[in-house]
Amino acid sequence: MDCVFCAIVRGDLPCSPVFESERVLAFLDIAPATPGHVLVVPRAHATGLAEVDPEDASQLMVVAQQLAGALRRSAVPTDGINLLLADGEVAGQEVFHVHLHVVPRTGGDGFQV
Ligand code: DGP
Repeated sequence: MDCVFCAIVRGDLPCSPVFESERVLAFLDIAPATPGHVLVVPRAHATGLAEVDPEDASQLMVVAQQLAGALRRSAVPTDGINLLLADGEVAGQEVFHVHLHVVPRTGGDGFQV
């Protein structure tokens, strides 16, 4: 299977990890929309929301919530946060291994949801 996030989960491709657990890995986005933009992915491959194990889906949100708190306590400028999940090509999904974007926001950062 030629999945870039599976390769990252296996350790075959490098990433900048920010959180790891048995089910979930979080790492910095290679093309950040804003500084500190993190992706949260399940270790187990699932193309999209319909395929992901419900416990993994739950853990994506639990980890995103923890990251949101960590970002607000960190030096990363964070006045607000967007959680984004593109499910399907028409929704903007480019990597077909389900993932949750955690995007720190500041006024005037130029990011368009
Ligand atoms: P989406 O459009 O929702 O499928 O977002 C895919 C994101 O994945 C996009 O923001 C860029 C990021 N990305 C793609 N390839 C890599 C990679 O090899 N490493 C990292 N860290 N991020 C990647």
